[in-house]
Amino acid sequence: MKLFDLTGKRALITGGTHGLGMAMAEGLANAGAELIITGTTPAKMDKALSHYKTKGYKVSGYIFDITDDKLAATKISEMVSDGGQIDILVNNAGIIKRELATTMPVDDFRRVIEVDLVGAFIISQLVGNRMIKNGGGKIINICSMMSELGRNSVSAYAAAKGGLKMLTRSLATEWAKHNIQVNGIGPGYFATSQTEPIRVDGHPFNEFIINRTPSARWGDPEDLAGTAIFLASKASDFVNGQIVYVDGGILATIGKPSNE
Ligand code: GCO
Ligand code: CA
Repeated sequence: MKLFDLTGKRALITGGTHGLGMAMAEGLANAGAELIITGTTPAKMDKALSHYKTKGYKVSGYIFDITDDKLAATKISEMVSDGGQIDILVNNAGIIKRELATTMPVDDFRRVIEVDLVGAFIISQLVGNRMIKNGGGKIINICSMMSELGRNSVSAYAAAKGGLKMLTRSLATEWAKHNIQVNGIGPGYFATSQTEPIRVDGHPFNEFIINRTPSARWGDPEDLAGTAIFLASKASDFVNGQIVYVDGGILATIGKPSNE
């Protein structure tokens, strides 16, 4: 399908070494895109690169901390001189610290905002300026249920992801005239290493999420591929500043008692 074809496009996925980032990267590669991934751990990067190569994808990896704006500028320049312009950016890299607000160390709060929100801004600015010169591009910010909803112990993460939703709308506004579409994906609760601690058998949250999700299951990372391809492709050329929630229906409902 031509509308969704990403052949000849280069897609940068931050934190594309595992989890949702990897699943979305694979989706984009299956639609024809060449992959550029970032990570912070050399061992994880090696593993990811050999995984992608086994699947036959064209991929390169760069190790740096997206919150280091000077280093990020150097790395983005390298990506371009190594292989050409970046057509698609997925701001996926993120961290979470689950701590109650009463006792959360302020430095932990700052770090979450720094990675999940400031990091996305840094990379968007560096790549966005190039997209403006190139005549356009696609930026996809990975938001969260916590862009809309609160919950105990995730104050910093929710503040960052709510901020990322509004960053999406602002960048969409500023850059639409340059043919850059900035949108977001808001994953619901997915089975990844990030949710592993709250998904273990017997953890009350595991049962709670299945009950709270109309689809009655955790998301499979592959559930995100279609939305990622849509927002990265020509099919979404007049879609600006939207967050597409891929959540099995969580945001559509107040939930139900556990006996229904
Ligand atoms: C939590 C966090 C994350 C979720 C996700 C929801 O509730 O602890 O929100 O674990 O993975 O971001 O969209
Ligand atoms: Ca190209």
